[in-house]
Amino acid sequence: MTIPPRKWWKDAIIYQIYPASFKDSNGDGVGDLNGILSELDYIHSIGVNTIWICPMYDSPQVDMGYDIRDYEKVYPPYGTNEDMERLIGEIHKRGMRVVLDLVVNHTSDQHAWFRESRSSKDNPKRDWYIWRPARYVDGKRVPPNNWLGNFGGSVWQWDDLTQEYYLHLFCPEQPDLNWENSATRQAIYKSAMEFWLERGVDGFRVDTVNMYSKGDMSDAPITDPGSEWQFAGYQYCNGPRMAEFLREMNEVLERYDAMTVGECPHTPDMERVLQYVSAKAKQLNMVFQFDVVDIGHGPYKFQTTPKNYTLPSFKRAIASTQSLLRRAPDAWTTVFLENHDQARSISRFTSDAPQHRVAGGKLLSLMMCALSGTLFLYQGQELGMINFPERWDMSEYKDIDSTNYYKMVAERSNNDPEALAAAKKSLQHLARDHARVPMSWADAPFNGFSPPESTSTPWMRPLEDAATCNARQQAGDKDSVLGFWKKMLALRRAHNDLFVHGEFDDLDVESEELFVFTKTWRGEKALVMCNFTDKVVQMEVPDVSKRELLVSSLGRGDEENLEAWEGRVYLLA
Ligand code: TEU
Repeated sequence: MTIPPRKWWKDAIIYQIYPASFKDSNGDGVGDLNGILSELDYIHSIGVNTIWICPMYDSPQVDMGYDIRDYEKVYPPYGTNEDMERLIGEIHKRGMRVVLDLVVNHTSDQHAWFRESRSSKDNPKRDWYIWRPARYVDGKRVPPNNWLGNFGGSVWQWDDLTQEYYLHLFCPEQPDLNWENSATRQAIYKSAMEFWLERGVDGFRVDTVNMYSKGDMSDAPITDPGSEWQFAGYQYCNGPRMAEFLREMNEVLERYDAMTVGECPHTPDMERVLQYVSAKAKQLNMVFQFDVVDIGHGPYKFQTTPKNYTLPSFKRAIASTQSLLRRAPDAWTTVFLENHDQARSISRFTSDAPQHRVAGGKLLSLMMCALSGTLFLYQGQELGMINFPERWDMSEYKDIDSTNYYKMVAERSNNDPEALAAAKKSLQHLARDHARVPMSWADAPFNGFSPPESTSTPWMRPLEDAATCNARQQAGDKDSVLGFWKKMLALRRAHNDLFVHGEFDDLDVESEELFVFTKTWRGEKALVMCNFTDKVVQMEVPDVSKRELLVSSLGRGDEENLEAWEGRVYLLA
């Protein structure tokens, strides 16, 4: 039997860019494509080999570009289609690949398709979106069901003109496309996928990939008795036609040998995940599971307190995503702790106190680089950027997810100061805004994000710690978080089979202090020990004939204890 060659995306190290916040080349306070272009050598120097660019399409920006007005056009403040083609070419020239965001569960309400759809009940595109008549309870008009939207409120929006509701799982300005209609699907493939595949992109990160087939539209069970709207994620995700839709979409992608990583919320069932990522199913190459990043979330994401989870639960979540490789030899998984929807990982999973933040960033780097699957790194994570501080005002939160939540708490509690303080504390810990502040490039005006002579201020407030945490300084410092990421990525590549493809075993799931795991690949074995506390912890290394210290995140030797937030990797024999 001949073993097929490995797919490139399995060994890829993918760097995610959020265009609005990466680099502003023209001083309008908003990042842009030419800004990305100017930093390609920096990105390459980290040791990544693929770039994922978040939506750069034309959009009214109600949800930062995840509300697309025109798939075939670049958002003018980011640049032009020519800029995008040049960027794709320059990425390829450096031997890297480029992946775009594919957002096709919904469009903007300003997309030409929706404008037509809403114009009359007999418009040919009426059925391209999901329209339903009202229900009446005691003579009062109510939406077709009680589903809660991802940004709060009902998922249904009443449209006066045609006297029907349309479905939007996210905000009202993001109507859901009707995937049941095959003409709609064909139009999506052509406009959102083929248009860019023809221009050389190497694949897609597929937004909310498990929501195309909505399944049973009946009322969701009551889990929040105080609210009219109830969590319905288990109903609108993973519906009955998902496999069929994804296989059809995959036929288009296969023609271009394009890779896919699908975003897969609300799917803790590993058998279900496996159906998406087993190669023979021909659906997706891999998915982002939410097991790890949802940890510590409340019933409604922000209804929680900071660090409301235990280390064993964090480890179990990692084990669950790692287990995909064992469950099926043709399945694949991903490793990530940050993206544009998550607060900073140092703040969430280690400590962002000044004396610990660097150690925390290095520890997470060491842990991630030793885990199997395709590795994703989010802009600024390589520098150890952390959440913005608690003293910043609510007005610094720009994301609709955060502002809607705060509004909801204000309404529900009648502006109770204690409830509002708790909401703000939770946002300080978990809000998406923390990942969206301008990248800290230098100890310079606007942290080097905008040119020094700019008259516009950046669209989000730059962090105040750029004097001690910025890309230019770290590029010349091998002891920095960036220096350590470079070292770890090089080690990951040098031991690619073991770290990227090896089998994962947690040796002590119940420990509240240490994360100790092994990776095994044929004759090779690595032992990884991570101290997830801010104190020194004694460690026991398993009795083996030989152990070789490959790396300590704090540059220490083979000592019997681990410093606060220290990680080590040993090769065992
Ligand atoms: O996110 C989809 C998603 O389900 C969540 O991660 C979402 O951000 C969270 O529930 C909000 O609390 C994707 C994108 O990554 C996100 O930025 C978009 O806002 C969303 O889809 C809509 O397109």
